[in-house]
Amino acid sequence: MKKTDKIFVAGHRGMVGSAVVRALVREGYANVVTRTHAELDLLDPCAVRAFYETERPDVAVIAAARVGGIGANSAANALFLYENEMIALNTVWAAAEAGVKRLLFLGSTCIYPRLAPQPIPEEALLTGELEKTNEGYALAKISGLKLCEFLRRDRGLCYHSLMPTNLYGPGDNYDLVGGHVLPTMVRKFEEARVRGDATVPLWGTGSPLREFLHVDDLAAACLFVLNLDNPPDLLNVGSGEEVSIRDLAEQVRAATGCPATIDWDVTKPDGTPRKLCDTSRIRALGWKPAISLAEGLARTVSDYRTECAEHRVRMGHR
Ligand code: GFB
Repeated sequence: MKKTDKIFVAGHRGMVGSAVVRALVREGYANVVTRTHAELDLLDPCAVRAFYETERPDVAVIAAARVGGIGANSAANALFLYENEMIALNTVWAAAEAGVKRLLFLGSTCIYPRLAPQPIPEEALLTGELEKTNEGYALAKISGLKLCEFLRRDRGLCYHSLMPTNLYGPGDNYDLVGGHVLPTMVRKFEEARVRGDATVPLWGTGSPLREFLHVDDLAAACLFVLNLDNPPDLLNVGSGEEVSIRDLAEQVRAATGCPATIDWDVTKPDGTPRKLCDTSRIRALGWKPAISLAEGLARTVSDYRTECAEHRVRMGHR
């Protein structure tokens, strides 16, 4: 990727897209193109096609998606399938039709089977049943990454994908029902501390294992792979640090300084029991994460307090 390339970042207002734009600008890529949802509806194939034909970017980064935590996904698998499928097919297919030479598609490690071997290698794709709570989202992301793979094979276009583990960072969604576990915990413990609540309600048993990656590390990985001449079709991106939900809760409690005890609601789903991705492939190519969970958590609590003070905490999927 050249510094003068015109780079379209789809989803630049989201947590991932905004981190990618920050990283591009910091690294001196001056020609970044974005569109708000009001300016370009990515669910509309004609509008997406017209956009690419007018703008003709050299590179596209597809960071747009309807995303959410286990609550949002399990309550609306149809919506997560439909919107993410449309976004993936429209943004990738129309890019190819308009002659965009390079495209990076972003997915999620929930594309892998629920009971995949751990840590999950890229080869585990399509070897078993998906986790039911996010089956719609996973199917859409599988379509997107396969479309990139097929276009590369059929037309020689350098379209490739990154599958990040659970992400967190600035601009995250702090919705108590629809958000992911890490930001939701930060908000729950912080609000309990401020209100002086005796308990904090959390979901499930606390036993599932998860891996968390700071979004600035993902953004660095995006730039890293976009600068490879011949990247693999699919690469996992993760921190390699695995933590139980129970341990995460203790770490968030400590980071917020909240004395409340935890009340586990076991009627809420645990989701997949374990989701640690194998990052040996991207590490062998030369990328590694820079932000530990402890450091990222401290930053997140501080960012959340600033966002609250400035009345700009995001609570919703976009
Ligand atoms: O982050 P999370 O919503 O998503 O939940 P997944 C992770 C774990 O945290 C689950 C537990 O075991 C939850 O039961 N948990 C405990 C909580 N307390 C809470 C809480 O207050 N809120 C939430 N949200 N969880 C998502 C997928 O799966 O991961 C998406 O649904 C996406 O498709 C994303 O891929 C990365 O890790 O289970």
